[in-house]
Order: sequence, then structure tokens, then C-alpha cells
Amino acid sequence: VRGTRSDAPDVAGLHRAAARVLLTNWTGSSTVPSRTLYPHQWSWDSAFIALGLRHLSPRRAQRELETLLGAQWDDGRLPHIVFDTATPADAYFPGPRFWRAGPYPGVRTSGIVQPPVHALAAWEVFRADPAEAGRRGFLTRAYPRLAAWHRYLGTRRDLGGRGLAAIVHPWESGMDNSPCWDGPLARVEPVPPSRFRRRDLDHAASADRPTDLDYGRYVRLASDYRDHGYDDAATPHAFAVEDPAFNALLVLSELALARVADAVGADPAPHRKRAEEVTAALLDLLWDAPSGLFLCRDLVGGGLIREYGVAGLVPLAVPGLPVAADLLRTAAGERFGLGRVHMVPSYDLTGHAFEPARYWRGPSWFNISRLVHLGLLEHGETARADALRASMLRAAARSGFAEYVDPLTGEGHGSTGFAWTAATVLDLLA
Ligand code: 9WN
Repeated sequence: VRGTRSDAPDVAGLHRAAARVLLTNWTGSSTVPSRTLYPHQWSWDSAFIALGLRHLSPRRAQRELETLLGAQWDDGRLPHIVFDTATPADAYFPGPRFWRAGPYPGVRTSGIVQPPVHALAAWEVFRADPAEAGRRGFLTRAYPRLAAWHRYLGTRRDLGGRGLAAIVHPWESGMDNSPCWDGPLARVEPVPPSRFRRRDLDHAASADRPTDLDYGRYVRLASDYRDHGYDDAATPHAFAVEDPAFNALLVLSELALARVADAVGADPAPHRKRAEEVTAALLDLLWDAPSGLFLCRDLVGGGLIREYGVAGLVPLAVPGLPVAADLLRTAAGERFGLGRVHMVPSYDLTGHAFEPARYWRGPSWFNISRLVHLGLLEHGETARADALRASMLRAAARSGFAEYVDPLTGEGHGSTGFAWTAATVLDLLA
């Protein structure tokens, strides 16, 4: 499948190729993000994957989410990785022996979380085939689990005490080495590289990945949390941040959960109320009028983090957002170059830390670009949305469903055959 900037990709071929990626990455109960780099189930990946998978097999998409929900902890958290027991424990670092966690024997997981895209995905998966979902009791079984997940985020994770969910590890943002984390991470004493063995570098170029110093800090934070029993109140968090993308996704998921509640005969009102509260807190605490962008807030050091990451554009997908016009200006401005670069870069194109090929320090990602695409549609920006969609389809076709692409050249980086890239393509083609 080929497509360049000038010739549009062959749609039927692209659809077939995307379906093939999802089939190849299916394990029997869930989908691995990549057969090489990420051979287990990841939390927010599964939500994005389910959104694409529903167009191929609504039943399989339900299963994907059910597998993740089946690994939920008693406190309501959905772990960011559910380890595939058929895969060798050392195929990925940090693996099950590092995390030493799980809801019950036989299910091994990490102990941290990822952005809450799940209720949003569950609602759309339901809508793809309500009859099949009804036969399987999909929504009825998912609803209490999704509600408990949101409750966890709204209580134990409200570390700032003002209505937003906090993340306690860069991996929880899903944007691991975003320059937004450089300041807060500088306080974290790194574990020396001799104390752990990275597996990612067996499968990807080191210039495309986080550095050893980053990993040393990731390992320190994760082991401190683990050694405090993953107890949010007892852990002396060296890293605690309020992230606008994480919280905007919580808003979208609460709105979706209200629909789910309605469909299963529960009360939707608390979910709508919570969506309003989180939106108000986002505007109050994370909106930065001078830059026209939502910023991250550092709960340990205090104050907004003055790095312009794509997380700050994600609230565009929130319906009725009062600052949408400002965000649109920022998206189309010099920092994110909407319409002039490939997809949506993960970090300020003019920023001091911008690197076009290094992971979340500049490259464009398909899941985030899709959220911005939905935001453009939400606010009536059809022409820009169509251009972004075309840019995503071209980039996916050219790169063999790469994990991320260079926003300046469109060249693929990281893994190929990446599941949410394929899933996003299926969603865009539907
Ligand atoms: C750590 C699986 C995950 C994504 C994240 C992405 C990357 C893991 C890693 O891969 O993170 O969770 O090993 O780098 O940053 O967004 O969910 O695809």
C-alpha cells in the first residue's frame, strides 16, 4: 500500500492492510500494540484499538475491553499493562517480575494507569452492534467497572484536591518522554542503567526512544510506588502532575458513561455533573490564556509547566468548550502547524526541546491526531478536519502503520504494524 503527499492512498488496499495488522496482533482475548516492542495488553491502546476493531468485529471489540476490565483492581484502577502469560516474562521491561502486581492470582498487571478512554470506547463499541452487545450483556457488565474506574480517578487520584485526576508517573500520561515532564523529573534520582535491562532497544532505534536517564527515573518512580503497595495516599510522590489530555479524556468518558448509564437503567446525572465539574476545573486550573493552550500543572513543585505539548490541544474534543476558538488558533499557529505538517506534532515545533523523531518530543501520533480530528469536527472545522484525516491516511499508508511519524517529513518511526495506527485508519475509513 503506497500513498504520497500528492497521490491519495488506495482505500480498499489500506482497509485490508489495516485489518491484517489487527488480526496479526490479536492474541485470542486482546490485541498487542506491537508484536515486537509491546507484546502485552496496554490500557489506552485497547480503547483506541476497540474503536477500530468495532468496524471489523463488534464482538471482538467487546472482548478487547472485557479483557482489560477483567484485570481491574479492587480499588477501581485499570492497570496500564495486563501481561500476557504466554509471553516470556522478560520480553518487555518492566515486566511482571518488576511490578509484582495484579488483582488476583493468575492475572499479572502493572500498578500504574493510563488515560481513561475506556467508557468512550465502550459506548461506541456498543453502538456498533447493540443486538450482539445486548445478547452478551456487554454494557450491563461494563458499567459498574467503568464507574468504579472513574471513581478511583476522582477520589484517590485527586491529589491536588481541586477536582482533577493526577498522574504519578510519566507513563500514566501515555506521552512518556514529553518535554512537559523534564522539569518535574529533574527532581527524581535516577536508578543507574546497570540496575535494569531495557528491552525496547532490541526492537527500535535508540534515537527514536527515551534515553537511559529517562528510564532511570521511570524505574525509580515505579519502584517507589510499588514499594508503597501502590497506595496513592501513602506514597511520597516525587512526580505528581495534572495533565489536560488525561482530564479531557475523563470528561469525554464521563459523558459517554452517562449514555451507558441511561442504556442500562442507571442514573446518568452524576456522570454528566462530573463531566461539567472536570471541564470547569480544567478551565480554571490548566487553561493558559496568553499561550492559548492548556498546560500541565506540577503538584510537587507547584505552578503550570511552561512547555507546549499536544496534551494541551486535546480538550478541543470536549463539546461546548468555551475556549475552542483560541485552541483552534493555537493548533493552526506556528507551534503545531496544523495543515502545514504531517498530522499533529506531539510538541511545539518551535520549542527548545523539539526533536522530530524522538517519541513524544515532536513526532505525530495517530491516536492524538484522531482526538484533534474529532475536536475539529466537534467545532465545525470541516475543511481542516478533512485535511487532517487525509494527512493521517497518507502517513499510515506510507509508513506501514508506524507507531509515530516525523511531522516534518512524514517518515515513520518506532514499530511498524502498530495496532492503534491500524485501528485509527479503520475508524477514519468507516
Ligand atoms: C510504556 C504501548 C505504549 C503506549 C504509550 C507509549 C508506549 C510504553 C513504553 O507504548 O509506552 O507504557 O514502553 O514506552 O508511550 O502511549 O500506550 O503502545
